[in-house]
Amino acid sequence: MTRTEGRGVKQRGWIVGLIAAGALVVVGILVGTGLLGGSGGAPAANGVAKAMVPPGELDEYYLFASGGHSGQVFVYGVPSMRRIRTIPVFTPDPALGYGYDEKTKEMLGGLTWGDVHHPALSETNGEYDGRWLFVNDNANNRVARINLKTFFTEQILGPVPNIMGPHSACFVTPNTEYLFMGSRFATPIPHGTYAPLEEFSEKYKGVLAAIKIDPETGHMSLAWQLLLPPWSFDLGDAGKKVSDGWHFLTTYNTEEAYETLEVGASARDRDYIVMFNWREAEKAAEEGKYTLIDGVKVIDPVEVPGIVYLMPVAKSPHGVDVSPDGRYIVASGKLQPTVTVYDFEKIQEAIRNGRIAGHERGLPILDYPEVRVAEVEVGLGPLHTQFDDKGYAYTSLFIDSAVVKWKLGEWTVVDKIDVHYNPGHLCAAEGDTVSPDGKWLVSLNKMAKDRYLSVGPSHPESLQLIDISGDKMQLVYEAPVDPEPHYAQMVKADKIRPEVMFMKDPNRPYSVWDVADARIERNGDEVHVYMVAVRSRFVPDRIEVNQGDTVYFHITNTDMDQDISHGFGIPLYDMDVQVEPGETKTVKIVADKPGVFPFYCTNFCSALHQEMQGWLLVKPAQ
Ligand code: K7E
Ligand code: CUA
Repeated sequence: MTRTEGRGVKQRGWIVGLIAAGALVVVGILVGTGLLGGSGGAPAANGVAKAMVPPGELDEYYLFASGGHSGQVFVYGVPSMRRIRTIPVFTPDPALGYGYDEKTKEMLGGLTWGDVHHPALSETNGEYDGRWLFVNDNANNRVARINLKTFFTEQILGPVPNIMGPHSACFVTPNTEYLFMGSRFATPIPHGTYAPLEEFSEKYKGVLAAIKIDPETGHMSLAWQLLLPPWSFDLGDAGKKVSDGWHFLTTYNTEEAYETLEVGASARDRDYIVMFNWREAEKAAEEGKYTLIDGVKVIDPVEVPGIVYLMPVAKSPHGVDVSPDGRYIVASGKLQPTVTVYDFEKIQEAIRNGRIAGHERGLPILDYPEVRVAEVEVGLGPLHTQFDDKGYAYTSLFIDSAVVKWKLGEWTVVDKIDVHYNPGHLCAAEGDTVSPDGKWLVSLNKMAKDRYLSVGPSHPESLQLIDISGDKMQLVYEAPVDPEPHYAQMVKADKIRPEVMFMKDPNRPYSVWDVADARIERNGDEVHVYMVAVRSRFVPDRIEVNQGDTVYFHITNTDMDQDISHGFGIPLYDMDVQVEPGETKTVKIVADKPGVFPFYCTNFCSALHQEMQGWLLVKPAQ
């Protein structure tokens, strides 16, 4: 306690001192001239300078961090670690009006939260292509797609039948053919089936879903599923290059415990990496080798051999990560101080030569010594691994509160750095691609404790930026983050090409582009308001309806000007949206409360923003 407190105070002292002395520019100059050592006496100062992005300048990378049970995605700039945006995905957000207009309300499907764990950027030939970001909802069996042209959520798929708690998602294949989602919780299937826990081993099922992604539009659809044992599927990673066509999952609870899992799911010495050939599964689906369960083609790999293999792994593994060349599969055994590395060439050889050590639940187990190349002693609590461009791997150590750097092929640890505290995932620049940049690594830490000004009993989590370009890792900067990032994706900023406004489209349904066309139409007790929002008024601004009417507001923002967003909020009707330049949004209320309701622009848009208002007059029913 005092030790870390002392460290915090000391560091603050440093920074205050630097600012007083004429600030970071000085540090930059000193570093530039070599007067201030690289890793010698002033590591903190040197690090801060590296993260410095002067006002008005832009970051080199985007970092997309999952927002965990906030149901959101947090966007940061790297290296400054400035938080740029929160993207609402599974959770309503009045600031953007997400979940209030008809389209996004329907997308949320009545649910108000999700649990985002693993964002995945779309890829072309194993490189991030900057088109879409996919995220999972570990709670409600859903996946979502964010369009990176708009940074808005565009599709939510699910709840997906038969799947329960898809923690093992989203992981995309190298050409974004599929993303896979695997159940963390085995349950009887289809959803709604009852079976007592005592029948866990017979009646409960593990399921993996293959979500097909349309290469043009990014549209996601459920293609097929694999029926698996009632184990907990945890993480995953798609094969690439030599291992393209295969997908790897970690699983725990091969014990099939259903009570006191803390003990019951840790009884055996080994669990498995479950690997499957998705092209073979695709073929089986095409050839009709499936059973329809809740309308889904479910393939039983025991009956269709050649799709699924098991590889023994140190017990209760968590992360599994494929090296950039696709050759090595790295699994972290969170209860053993090692990572286990498999060689894909040896795996192929073992399959070809039928080196099967046995079967579990009818699935073939590859002979462990045949497929494993190394068990690297990394330290306590290894969870997740990332890679650089020089053949090094970086593994987070949850219990040690550290990141360890080790060499692929030599299997030796070369460096270790403390992080604060208890890291989960790591995220390297272009980390999941076939060519990581080897520049920055972000450690997503579960505990921040004393690192920031206290905000009471609920602490923030912490993102720590580490420079991995040299031989020695160097902690450079840190930023607090709301609960709770699990994984993240870091992509070169120039790969993302956002649009600054929506395109004007005169044919868009419900849109009005000229105030002369703005109008109110009544059809029985349904009222449609075709409204223009333009600096600094709503047209029409006087809307008279009868109590009990259903009122649709179709609002088009005709200000085709960057950053001129209008809001539309109605007091006491729980309604607010933001309409971006060139956008049309539809909101609906049932005017069940009589009275006078001034609606107004909720987003500061102009000098006369405060005057941008109108009247909703609801005449009482007699
Ligand atoms: Cu390790 Cu959900 Cu990927 Cu959290 S998970 S850390
Ligand atoms: Cu429009 Cu404020």
